[in-house]
Amino acid sequence: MIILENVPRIYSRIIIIGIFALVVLFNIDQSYAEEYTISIPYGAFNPELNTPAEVWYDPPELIVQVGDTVTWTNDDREGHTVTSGDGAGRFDWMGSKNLGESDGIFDSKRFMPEESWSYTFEEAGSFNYFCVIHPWMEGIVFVEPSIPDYPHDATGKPVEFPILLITPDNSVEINFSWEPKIIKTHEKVNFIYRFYDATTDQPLRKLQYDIAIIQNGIELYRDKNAVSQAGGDYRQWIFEEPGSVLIKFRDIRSFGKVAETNIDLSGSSVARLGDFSAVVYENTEKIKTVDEIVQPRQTVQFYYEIAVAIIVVPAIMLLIVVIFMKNKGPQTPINQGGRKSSPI
Ligand SMILES: [Cu+2]
Repeated sequence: MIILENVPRIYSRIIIIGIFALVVLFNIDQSYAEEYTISIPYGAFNPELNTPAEVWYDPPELIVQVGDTVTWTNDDREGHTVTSGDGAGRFDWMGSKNLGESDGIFDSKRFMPEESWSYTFEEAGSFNYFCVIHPWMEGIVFVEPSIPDYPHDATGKPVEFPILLITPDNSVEINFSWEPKIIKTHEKVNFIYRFYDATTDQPLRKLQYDIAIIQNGIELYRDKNAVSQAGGDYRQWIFEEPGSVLIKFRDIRSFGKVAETNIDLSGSSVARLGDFSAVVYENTEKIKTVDEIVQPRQTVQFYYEIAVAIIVVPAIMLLIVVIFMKNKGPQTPINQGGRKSSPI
C-alpha cells in the first residue's frame, strides 16, 4: 500500500517539475532570437513560369522580430540570389529591360543548389527582396520591433504598476497604469490613474485637470476640464498606428469649494502636471500585405487546364475516333453479313 501510494506521488512530482521546467524553457526561448527558413523551391529557375513551384520563395511573406535570423535554402536546380530591393515583378521583366533594382541592404550573391544563406534582421521595417538572376522571383520579410513581455515606458525602461509621479510643486501624486500591459494597435487599452495628496498619501476625491494623448507628435485626444470621481479615473483608447505615446496631465486643480485635503490647491496649477510615456506595437495579426505577391502556379495552372480542356481532350477523342473508324470501318459490312437486318 505504501508503494502504491508513493508511486503516484513520485510521478506527480516529476510531472510538476517537468511542467515547471517547460514553463522556464518556454519563457527563456521567448526572449531569444528566433530562426526561420525560407526555401527556394524546385522550379523557381523556370522563366516560362510553367513550374512545379507554388511560390518562388516559400513562404514569400514572413513576419519576424528584430534580431531574428532567416536562412534561405536553395532547393532548386540552379543558382539564385536573395537581394534586397524591388524585383521586376511577375511580367515586367519580359519585353522590358527591367531586371529589378537592388537597394543595397543585403545581398546573398549567387548560391548554388543545396547551399543556403542567412541574414539577421537588426532593424524593424519591411524588406522586399528578389533574385538578380531570375528577377520574377520576389519575396518580403516584415521585421517587427521585438516586443518586451513587461510594461515599459517609451525609452524601453521597465516600469512597475502603478507608476508613481509627484507633480513638480510637490502637491499631488499621480498613480498611473495601463491594461493590457503591452499596448498594440487595433486593441483597446485602458489608461487608469488615481490622484493622491503627496504629503499625506490620502486619495484626492475630486479634482479637475486636463488630459491629452499624444502619439508620434500628434495630439490624438484632449479632454480639458476633466473631473476625477472617487479619487481617480480612466481613459480608453484604440491606437491605429504603432509608436511612442505620451499621456499628459496639465492644470491639476481643486474642483468646487470644499477641499477635503490638507494641501492647498488654490494657487497656480501650472506646475501641477505629469507626463507618462508608453509604446504602441504593431498588431501582428492585423498586418495586411499591401503588395500581394503573385503566386505563379495558380495562373499557370489556370491556362494549363484551359489548354487541356480545349485542345488536348478533343484531340485525343478525335484520334480515338479516327483509329476506331480505321480499324472497324472496312470490317463492318462483312461482319454484319445482312444477318442482323432480320430480327429473330
Ligand atoms: Cu534565381
